[in-house]
Amino acid sequence: MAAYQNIFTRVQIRGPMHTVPLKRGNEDRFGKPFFSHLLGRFGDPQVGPLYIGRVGIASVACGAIAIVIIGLNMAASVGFSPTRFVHELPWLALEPPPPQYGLHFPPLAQGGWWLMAGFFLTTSILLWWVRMYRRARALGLGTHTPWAFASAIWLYLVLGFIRPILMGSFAEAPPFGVFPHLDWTASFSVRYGNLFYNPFHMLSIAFLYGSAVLFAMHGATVLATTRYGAEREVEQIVDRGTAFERGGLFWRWTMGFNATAESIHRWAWWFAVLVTLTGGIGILLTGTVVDNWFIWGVKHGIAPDYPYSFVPGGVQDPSLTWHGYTGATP
Ligand code: 07D
Repeated sequence: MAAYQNIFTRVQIRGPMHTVPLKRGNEDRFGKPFFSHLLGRFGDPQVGPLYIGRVGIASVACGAIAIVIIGLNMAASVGFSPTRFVHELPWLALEPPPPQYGLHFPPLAQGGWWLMAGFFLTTSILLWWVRMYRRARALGLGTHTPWAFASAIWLYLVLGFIRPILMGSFAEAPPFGVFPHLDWTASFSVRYGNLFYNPFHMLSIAFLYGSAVLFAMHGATVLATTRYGAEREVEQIVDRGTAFERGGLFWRWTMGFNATAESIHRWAWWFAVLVTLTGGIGILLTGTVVDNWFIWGVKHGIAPDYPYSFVPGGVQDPSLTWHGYTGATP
């Protein structure tokens, strides 16, 4: 049984090649399937065939257009030098329009390309969602996966589209680019008074970290019980003496409570979905309902009220005069 003491999969699945679509509506598939030993070390060794479909083609095409627009703009910013492009890629950006254009279409070089890339990227993501939904239906599955993806799309749309529209300016949206979008998050946080005091950012972090812990607990429990057949989760949900009963007992004996083989997946689904659901709410409120999260935190007793440290008549800290906030007693 030592073979089942594993972290990565030890079993190369080599059943007959799976070539027949499981259900009608999945016939539109592309590529001759083959086995890969290397991939079989991480999962199923069969590669392909891939379901294509018109929605999939449209999604990949729109995604490719977005990447080409972003890539060419970044290349233009380094004079189309291939070496500079490769060296400086993490720092290159395609920036949204400056604030004076509001929600109007700006000249291409001043954010117009950003709007076009955003349009194609968004279309691509939405079409990919449709593809996921339709494949789930065609295989007779529940639609849990597309709805979880929808939660991530919600945050994406809030950041790049819904909130900028509410704020009346696409300049509020993040740029495309690796470090530039990270710089954007930092300046966004500072601009709106420290995102740490945004309770929805707090919730989002709690669900993010919670997802990691739940994933580790569940993954470890299933691996630790594979010797009793834990990978056959579904049959084991109600049976006695199974891997899953032992896994459940492990947690009940360790911490007094255990999820079930079914409920642990609901825990995981909700935790993951709530990361971006609460995150999107937090971003939507920033600048629209709440101007400064630190001052909001002071008002609601979660941030410290610093003592007034300036000499009367001297220079006033502008953050203390924000929208009527008078600061602590001088
Ligand atoms: C963005 C969902 C959309 C993505 C989709 C996929 C493509 C692929 C392919 C082009 C990630 C689209 C697909 C684009 C295209 C090609 C090749 C999911 C997304 C649909 N924070 N913070 C969060 C922490 C701070 C800030 C969430 C921690 C600072 C801002 C999360 C810390 C500042 C925003 C989180 C920390 C700051 C966030 C993200 C610690 C300044 C957000 C959740 C310990 C740096 C976002 C409410 C997620 C949000 C967000 C964690 C600190 C700024 C929980 C742990 C104080 C502006 N932060 N953060 O899954 O929702 O994102 O905030 O310091 O907008 Mg934060």
